[in-house]
Amino acid sequence: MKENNGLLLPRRKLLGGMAASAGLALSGCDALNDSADFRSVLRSAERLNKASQRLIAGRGALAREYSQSEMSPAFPKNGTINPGTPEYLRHVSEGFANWRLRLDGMFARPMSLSLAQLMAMPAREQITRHDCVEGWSAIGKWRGPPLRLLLEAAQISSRARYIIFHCADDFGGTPYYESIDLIDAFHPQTILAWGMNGGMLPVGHGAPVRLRVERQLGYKHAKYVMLIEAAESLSGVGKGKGGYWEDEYDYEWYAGI
Ligand SMILES: Nc1nc2c(c(=O)[nH]1)N[C@H]1C(S)=C(S)[C@@H](COP(=O)(O)O)O[C@H]1N2
Ligand SMILES: [Mo]
Repeated sequence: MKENNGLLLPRRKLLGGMAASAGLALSGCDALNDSADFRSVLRSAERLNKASQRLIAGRGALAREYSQSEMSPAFPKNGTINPGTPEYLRHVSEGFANWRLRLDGMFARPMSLSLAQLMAMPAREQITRHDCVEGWSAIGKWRGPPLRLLLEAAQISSRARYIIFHCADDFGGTPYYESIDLIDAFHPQTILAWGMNGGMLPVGHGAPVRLRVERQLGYKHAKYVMLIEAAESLSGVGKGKGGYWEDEYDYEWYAGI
């Protein structure tokens, strides 16, 4: 497997089911090889195959990356700029030494990681443009492990279809949450950033870790991530639309750019 190619795993996942059913159709049915029915099954499998490859090639394309000199002199802070709960404030005062990121749900090995452990993982650094629906954009530099590495370390179930990010901030009784599918979760530019613009991620931008999901709009980039959940469906979370803005304000769940 080529390194740094986030396309391989989701593709295998998507096509795995199809290959399995093609295998079933084949077993002990050699005579079928000649039948028109079987040929049409093969043809439609091929069509599906092409369609899913096209979809993934599009969704898997990299977001544009910028040079150091193109970075915005000031990067706005938006939404919550400090969760302000006693627990969060305690973590800030301890330099996040006792903070843990949990991975739970459809994982064979649910995990709990310290900030030091996250920082010891192989990291990707990327200078990208953040687009907020409120009408501003800014170019910043982000650093952190690809989400894919965490999902693989925790052995995500083959039945999982969504990754849900639960955040430390409360929006009037509703904790901020967001979700993405596995195509974005395994995308090479999808990282859990603990670094920003060459330093540690500041509180205003989501310390200690925030999601960067570079092919989507700003509200998908969950800050103050506490828990990463793998699930088969989004129906059990919040009001079921996959995110705070989706539930409360009818924003699109897939906010591709
Ligand atoms: N937990 C949490 N994540 C969040 C938000 C928030 O209010 N809380 N706001 C979102 C929105 S709308 C945007 S544009 C970006 C802003 O990130 P920034 O503060 O680093 O600019 O974070 C997103 N992630
Ligand atoms: Mo935003």
